[in-house]
Formats: sequence, C-alpha cells, structure tokens
Amino acid sequence: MYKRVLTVQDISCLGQCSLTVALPILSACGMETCIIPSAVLSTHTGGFKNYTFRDLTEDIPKIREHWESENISFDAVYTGYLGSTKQIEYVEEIFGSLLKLNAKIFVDPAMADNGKLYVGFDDNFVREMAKLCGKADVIMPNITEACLMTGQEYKESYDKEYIIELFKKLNALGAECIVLTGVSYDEGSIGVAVYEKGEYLYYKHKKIAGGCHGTGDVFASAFVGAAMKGKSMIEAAKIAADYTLLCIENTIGDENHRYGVKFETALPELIKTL
Ligand code: PXL
Repeated sequence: MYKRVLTVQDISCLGQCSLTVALPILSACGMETCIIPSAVLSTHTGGFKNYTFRDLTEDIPKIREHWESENISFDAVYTGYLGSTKQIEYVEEIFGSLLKLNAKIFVDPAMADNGKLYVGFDDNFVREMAKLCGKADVIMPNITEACLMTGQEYKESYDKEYIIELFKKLNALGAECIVLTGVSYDEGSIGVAVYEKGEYLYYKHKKIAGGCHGTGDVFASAFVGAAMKGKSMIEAAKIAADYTLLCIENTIGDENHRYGVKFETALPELIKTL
C-alpha cells in the first residue's frame, strides 16, 4: 500500500543530516514523503562554526492549518531535530490534527550524543522532548538522549541491566516501543536494542572505529521506512542498522568527507532488503 509520511525536522543545506537524509531515504523506501522544515541552516551545528540559522517555527502552524483545510492526513509522522520548545508544542498539534486513524508517531529526540547536548539546547528542551516522546508510538533515542530524558547516569561502559533500567524509565515516560541506538556490550560490536511490550531484543554487528556525524538520522529514516513497509520493529531495526553500517563503511577513510555519511550509493542495498 502506498503510504504518506510526514517528517518534521530542519534542512541543513550541507551536512548530510536531517531532511536531506530523511527525504531521499523515505522516498527510496517507497513512501510519499511530505516535509515541514523546522529551520534552514547552512550546515548542521556539529563541527561547523558561523552557520546560518533561519527559524521557521511560525510557519509550522500555518502549514498545518492549510493542510487541515485541504483535508490532508498522514499514515505516519516522524520528527527529528526540532529547534525550540515552541516547535515541540506545534508538533503536538500536528499529532492531534493531521493523522489518520491508526497512524504511527515516530519521534527521534535528536538533541545529544556522546554524553553531551548539541549546541543550543538546555534542560527545559530536554523536559519538553521527554513529554513529546511520551506521545509517540515509537521513539528512537541514542543512550545519551535516553539518559538525559530519564535522569539516569550516562555511562560509556555498561551491561544489559543498565539498558533494561533505561528502557523501564523511558517506558514510564509513556513510550510504548523504544529503539535504542549505539548499544555496545563489547569492544568489537555495536547495535540496536528494541523494547516492545516489555520484551527486550538486541541486534548487533561489527563496530567501526571513528564514528560519523548524521548516522542517527540515517538509521531513524531507514527504520521508519522499513517499519512503514510492514516490517516488525526488530526487523526494521536490523535493516536500518545494516544499512547505516554500510553507509559508514562507504565513508570511513575518505579524508575529503568530513561530515555525514555517503548514504546515497548504498540506497540500492536498502531497497533490496525491503
Ligand atoms: O543529525 C542531527 C542534527 C540535525 N540537525 C542539525 C544538527 C544535528 C546534529 O548536530 O546540528 C541542525
């Protein structure tokens, strides 16, 4: 079935993250993909200085009102990087007005990594994002975001009990299904842990040293695409994790590519798995 998905996040004009990643990946997954850009930046905020930032907060309710008047509705909404607490409020209005019956809400609380909040966010934003996660069907945080939203101590090294504890706290926020990225129990592997209806599942693959920017957005977009194609949560997580790994392998070692991952040339592989 042809599905219509709405994604709300920024346009980083250069940087291979947010909408410039979500739109092509969701399209490749066969979704009609509509967008609401939350802001336009010349680049993403990690590792670049003096980037431009045009805030589009006040466009969000206007776009929503127009679509409502046209009776437009969506099979799913997927939110990524949001620029302010006001934007979170406007996104909640979208949840209440533009979704079909049984539509799915996916929230990637894209605001932190490696134990730290991204530039421009504060504790109040984290609190509001935690509330937004409580309204989602599926949330896709990394461990840093999960810790910030639950108050659990961030650790670089941990065991399965620590992850289960994190899942229980996230679940208490109201999130029914949790897809936790960047979970690594040993030196050589990393993966994604899924918590659904009280059940813990884990998929791991080899770990590549170095780390690339924008992989959270690549993973989340491929996950949403696969889930909307009818894959189970763990299948979608596996497909998205394998695709993200392929993108990293494509990119690592290329000294000329200092932002994002080269996800485009790996798209045929993603399409094949769907
Ligand atoms: O990849 C997440 C992201 C999205 N959008 C903007 C960002 C970041 C991460 O730094 O800065 C603008």
